[in-house]
Amino acid sequence: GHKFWGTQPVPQIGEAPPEVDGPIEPSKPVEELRELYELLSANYVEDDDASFRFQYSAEFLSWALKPPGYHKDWHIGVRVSSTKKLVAFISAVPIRVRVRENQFDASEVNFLCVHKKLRSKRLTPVLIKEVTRQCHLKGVFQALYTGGVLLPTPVSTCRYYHRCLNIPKLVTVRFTGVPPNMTLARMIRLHKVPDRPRLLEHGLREMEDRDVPQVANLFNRYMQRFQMVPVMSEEEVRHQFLSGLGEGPRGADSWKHRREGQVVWTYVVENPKTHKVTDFVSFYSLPSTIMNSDKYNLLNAAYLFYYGTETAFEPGAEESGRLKKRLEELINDALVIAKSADFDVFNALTLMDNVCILQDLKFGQGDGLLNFYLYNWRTAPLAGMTAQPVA
Ligand code: YNC
Ligand code: MG
Repeated sequence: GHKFWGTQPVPQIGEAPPEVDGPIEPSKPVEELRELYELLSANYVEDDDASFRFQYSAEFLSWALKPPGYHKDWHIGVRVSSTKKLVAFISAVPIRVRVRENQFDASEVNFLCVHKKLRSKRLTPVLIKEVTRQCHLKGVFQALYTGGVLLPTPVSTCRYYHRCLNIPKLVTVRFTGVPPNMTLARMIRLHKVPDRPRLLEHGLREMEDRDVPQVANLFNRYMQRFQMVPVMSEEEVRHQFLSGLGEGPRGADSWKHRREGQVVWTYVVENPKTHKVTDFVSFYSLPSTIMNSDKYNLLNAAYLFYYGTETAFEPGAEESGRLKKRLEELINDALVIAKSADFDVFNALTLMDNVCILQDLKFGQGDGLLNFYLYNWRTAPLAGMTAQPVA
């Protein structure tokens, strides 16, 4: 054998030819992202009883922090002067938002983090004032941010819901429990999902670059249903919905394809006759560190992201229940895809049209809340950010 080459990312002699072309190991994050990744991995958001802590991947951070038009000046870190160790961070990215009938450019502030050893020293106001100053320098005077903590004053508050996909693991790590009137076997059966997405027959496939114009159009029209939404250009839609890791294989099982380091997953339904994209659904990967289990270190969680369907624009679709049915089909297929990609749980918030599908798709209510905030913008509270409940 080859003592050295056997350890390198090169095809090994005698290895079967690949099904898809692409890298053998994921690209390494640049040094600054590695440091941020390490700060957040040890010090970022935990659940109420400190059992799980978000573990953003370097690929996720790169996706979230470098959208089209991002500013390096809006990625702000604090280092210890002697050691240069990164101990605090805050970021903003440009976003165009519509709140009710007003559209404006704003910044979306995220990844505020202070090292555990430096808490309660009023470093947070320093970070917030600096990111505000940097936004002002770019002519941006409004901001959007979310948080589990209650601050003055939410425009909306959403609850997390969880669809369990891997019951044995979720029970083992005490993410969920077996209710007294239930057995583990019955719970597993209850949470089974189909082997294949139902909408494959109707043209469901992974989104590709050529779908960007149609998805952008459908996204912006569908978002008109809601009171506070991002407004996205085609370039932004490409960034938000395509993994940037290239197209997968073609053929019957291509929906199962998963790329190393993939963050966002988007599927479209293309009408086989008209070639029109009629629906899309997306989710992203955000694992959490499991802090109190010897058996598992990582909870593989998928989060429902954006979706849209032309069904919403058909007369009577809402009243007749056709819209609810279509959203259930779409999101159920997202569950099937997530399950086949080995996600343990699929999370969703009580926003957009989610509320109407949560119960039938067997999501359970979580204890986490997410508050939505606007900086320097007054508006009456937004009704859970949902549209009118769909029949
Ligand atoms: C928080 N999450 O109330 P008062 S979410 C905002 N967002 O101020 P110190 C927060 N403010 O009440 P610590 C906050 N948490 O006295 C606390 N505060 O007026 C406020 N956790 O500061 C707090 N990440 O430094 C108080 O607090 C003041 O050492 C106290 O640090 C807090 O990214 C924190 O949950 C959260 O790393 C950094 O606990 C720390 O306790 C930590 O003494 C784990 O601070 C990770 C975590 C938060 C995730 C997020 C959104 C942040 C939004 C910030 C606001 C942006 C405003 C818009 C600016 C741009 C404007 C333009 C244009
Ligand atoms: Mg502090």
